[in-house]
Amino acid sequence: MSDIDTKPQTVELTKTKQPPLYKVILLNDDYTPREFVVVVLKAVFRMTEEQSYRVMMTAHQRGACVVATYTRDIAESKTTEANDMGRSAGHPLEFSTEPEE
Ligand code: TYC
Repeated sequence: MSDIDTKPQTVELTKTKQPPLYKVILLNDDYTPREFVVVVLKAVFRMTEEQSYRVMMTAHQRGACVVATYTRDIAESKTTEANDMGRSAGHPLEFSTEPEE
């Protein structure tokens, strides 16, 4: 008998792939009060007053601002929750979700 091992060799690869991330984007509009935008950012995205104010002002001045990135389910549920808060208060405030590059 030959001592050459002819058994198929298997190599185990550890999978460390991360789930794709989605951005939540805050869009500017001309009507929603600044203070209300800050309230929504604090409530839904757990940001401090200072962080919320900075994100709100960036959207106000540039038209839009990335709020944060999350897995798809969380990004979508936070976007819906934030949009519902705006609608319930009668404001046109809009958040959207898009995949990160
Ligand atoms: N532009 C609004 C105003 O002047 C304030 C605002 C800021 C609204 C950011 C939306 O995403 C927004 N009252």
